Amino acid sequence: MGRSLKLHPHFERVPGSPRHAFLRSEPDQILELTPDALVVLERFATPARVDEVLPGASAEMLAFIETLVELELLVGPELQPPPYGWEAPLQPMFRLPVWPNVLPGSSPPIVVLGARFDDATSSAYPRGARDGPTALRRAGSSFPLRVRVGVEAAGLPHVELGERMLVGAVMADAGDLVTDPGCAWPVFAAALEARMRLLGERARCLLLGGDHSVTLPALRALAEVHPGGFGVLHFDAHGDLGPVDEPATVTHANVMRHALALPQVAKLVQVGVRGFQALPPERDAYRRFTAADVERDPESIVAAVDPQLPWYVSVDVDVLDPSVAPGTGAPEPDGLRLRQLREALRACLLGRRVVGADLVECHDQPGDRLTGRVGAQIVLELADLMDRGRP
Ligand SMILES: [Mn+2]
Repeated sequence: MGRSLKLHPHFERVPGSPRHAFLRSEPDQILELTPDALVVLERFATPARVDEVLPGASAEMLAFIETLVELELLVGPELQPPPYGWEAPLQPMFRLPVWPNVLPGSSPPIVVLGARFDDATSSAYPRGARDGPTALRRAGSSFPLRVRVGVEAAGLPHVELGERMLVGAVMADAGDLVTDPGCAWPVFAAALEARMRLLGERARCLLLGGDHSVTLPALRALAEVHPGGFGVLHFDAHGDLGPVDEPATVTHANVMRHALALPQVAKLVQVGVRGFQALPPERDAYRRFTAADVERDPESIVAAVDPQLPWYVSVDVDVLDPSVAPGTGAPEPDGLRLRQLREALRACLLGRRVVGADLVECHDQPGDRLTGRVGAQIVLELADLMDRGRP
């Protein structure tokens, strides 16, 4: 036992529990530990030899240490953590219960999940989208949607709708995938897709970006759950249909070209596009509507959202006018007002099955207390539409 060991770099105690812990790379596998095990593990917070930490340890204790090594809770000091980890939400969205503490219901619960990643942002644009989930949760925690663990939502009265949103919804917050700056996209995407596949067997995910590249792993995970295909309704100032270089990199500016290449994406409908954009591809499965179309011809947009298909909704906050949501990487003038976005979402999605959604490119910037609040309202709207469009 002369070798050096350390506590697994992804080890984390479950907040508020004296016996439970998890590895941040596998947040759905909760470990139950004895108080003795926790005492031993925490002595290895920095790499140390067993005979230094526990001089004169009994044979029983040495066997116990071996068990902790077999469980990979104690590892060699050479083990480097992957450039990402999962974090439980400190301030859950809308004060929701933390996943998996939800009431078993007749339809899959809605699970909020954050992706703190912005390394697929083109070099011409500033970073910052990785702070999106934190800004959205900070703003959303002040919304009076109170859901206790194991209790369905009592709903939130909405003055413009004249009714309560999310009545009876079963929702939870599953925390964030947190990446180190410079984390390679394929490494990040594999981690997000794997978790979303697991969650997708039991829940419908509402993803908080992150830059817009986070949508692709979400669609890949959804393709497993809906092999028969689904539509993508995409609100954005930009088409995100930029060229795909060799090797095929994924960026926030070409994510929808990658999405169109997925065989399960039966249709892509883009809404709110404006400014100077690449011409759209000539394909039956593709429709583009500009920001002006939202005012001029809303019926055509609704008609493009085929009620026979299940729909995934991706909202880039820059579809809104920058005066409404300045905290975004590529602001584009002449955008939608929040009310127009809300009305378009409702017109397009009421009566449709909504199987997943995301809000991306949405973060506060210094002195800005508006964008997070606007974004949290969009998240609430998406959750309500997912709830009304239960499968
Ligand atoms: Mn976008």
